[in-house]
Amino acid sequence: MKLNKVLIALGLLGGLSGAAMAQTVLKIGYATSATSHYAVGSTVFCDEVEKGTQGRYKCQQFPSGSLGGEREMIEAVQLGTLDIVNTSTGPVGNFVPEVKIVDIPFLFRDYDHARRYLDSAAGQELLTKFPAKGLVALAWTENGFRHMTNNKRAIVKPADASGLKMRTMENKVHMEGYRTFGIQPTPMAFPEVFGALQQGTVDGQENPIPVILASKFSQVQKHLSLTGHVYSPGLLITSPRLMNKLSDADKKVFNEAAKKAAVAQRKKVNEDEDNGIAQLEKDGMSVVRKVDGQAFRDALAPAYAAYSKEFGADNIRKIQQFK
Ligand code: EAX
Repeated sequence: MKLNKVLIALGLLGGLSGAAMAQTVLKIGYATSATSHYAVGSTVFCDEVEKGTQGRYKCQQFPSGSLGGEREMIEAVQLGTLDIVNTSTGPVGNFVPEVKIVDIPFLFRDYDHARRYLDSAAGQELLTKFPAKGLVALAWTENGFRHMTNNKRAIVKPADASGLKMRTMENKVHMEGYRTFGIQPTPMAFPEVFGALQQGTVDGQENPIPVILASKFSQVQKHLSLTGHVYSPGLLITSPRLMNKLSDADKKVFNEAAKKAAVAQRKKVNEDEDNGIAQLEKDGMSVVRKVDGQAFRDALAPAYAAYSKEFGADNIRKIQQFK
């Protein structure tokens, strides 16, 4: 009898600890390396979620586009084969068209303007457009201001970029703008970029310093021009499928974790901006710091006419004048 009781007690204990310790492993993917700004943000998110749920949820990270490019990963989140993606807004406009407006070149003056706008009611309102597309945007993370690199010549003004075959993200707003610089935009998923630069399939590409650094583009690109021609926001995206499974308490943990991830990712972007350009010069790149920004803005006029038709000139002005 006594043995039975012990056995029953042990069984219950086993059952209890098993149930209490049931753990869900969440797959999270991003396009850049395991030391990049996206890795920093994703790791903070995962640590906060694991801590906040007493280990009931933990992450398995898939860096360096190991699950494909950003568009593919967003599709996978929609389909449920991936739980979370930390992505740029590059391909997001193909899923949630309202987001495309923040990809307009020279829309934001600087990091402070962009970050405060995205964290404002207007920026948060954009995140409410995702559930209707089978996605949930937890927070605006960050990619950074994009700059041009290439193997042909130093770029100071649009005429220098003219005729260059440049890889771009799968983003129509960017491509429309870059055509006004005389660039031949070549949309391509990020995992293919290093190879395309190495083989000369394209002359150049454009990305923020954190990406150029983390992806070692100095090995396959000679010239870096600090054009800062567009701010590239990031997003932590999951699905209603995952969020609907969570208790209210866990939903709160996930949302708080996403906010902390955004802060950490932006801090890493600051660090890379502060130290990265000198590092890339040390790695052999020739850097143009003094770019004729006004000439690029002027060249964009025809694209801005099209953007005004698509997004409304007032909506664009509201963002540009956001204080
Ligand atoms: O988000 O595709 C790109 O150029 C992005 O900047 C990169 O995937 C990081």
